[in-house]
Amino acid sequence: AGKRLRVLVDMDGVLADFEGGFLKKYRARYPDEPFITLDDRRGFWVSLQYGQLRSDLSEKAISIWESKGFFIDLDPLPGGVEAVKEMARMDDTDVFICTSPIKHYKHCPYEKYAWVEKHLGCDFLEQVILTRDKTLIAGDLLIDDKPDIQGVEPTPAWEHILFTACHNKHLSVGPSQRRLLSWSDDWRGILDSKRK
Ligand code: UMP
Repeated sequence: AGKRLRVLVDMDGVLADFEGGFLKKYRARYPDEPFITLDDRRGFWVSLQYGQLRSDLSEKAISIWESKGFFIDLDPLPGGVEAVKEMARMDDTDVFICTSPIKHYKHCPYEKYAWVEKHLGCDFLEQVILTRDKTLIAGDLLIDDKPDIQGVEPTPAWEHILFTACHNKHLSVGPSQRRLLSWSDDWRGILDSKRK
């Protein structure tokens, strides 16, 4: 009889299609401005790459996810909602959604809760963790598309599983870092590997 497994699952880029939602709304709002296709995305920060394209495009990019409706309108990524629901039904398994809100707080935190209620149900609101510092949150696994997850805790409890996204797929990661290529990949095997 082992102890319970605690899985932390990121939201943007793992459960919700931040990159696809961004590009669609950016092109609709700024139809005459240059843009970066998902295939050409490099680096976690969209605003940084747009700023490198042309310096004024950084703030135009930021205006997209600071707008009302951006986060609630994000489409679920394939298989994510189903995987998280299945995880939550597994024996001896606790799943939490661990997501960093933007500092422009007018819409984002509210819409993140609303997205969870819409796609996972109101019972799942109990599992939401909003934090700008994921190193403080103790868990066995953190499934997240951000390559470098840092904060004030130098030795986080979790093993970071890098969820593949358009911006990180070309990155060569260290031999110790495991990836989840998509929700069709063997996430059950990764969970089982952490059970004692
Ligand atoms: N975000 C930015 N700038 C970017 C890209 C994303 O502020 O260029 C925001 C969107 C999400 C947050 O709210 O950062 C990322 O949160 P996590 O996926 O790390 O939880």
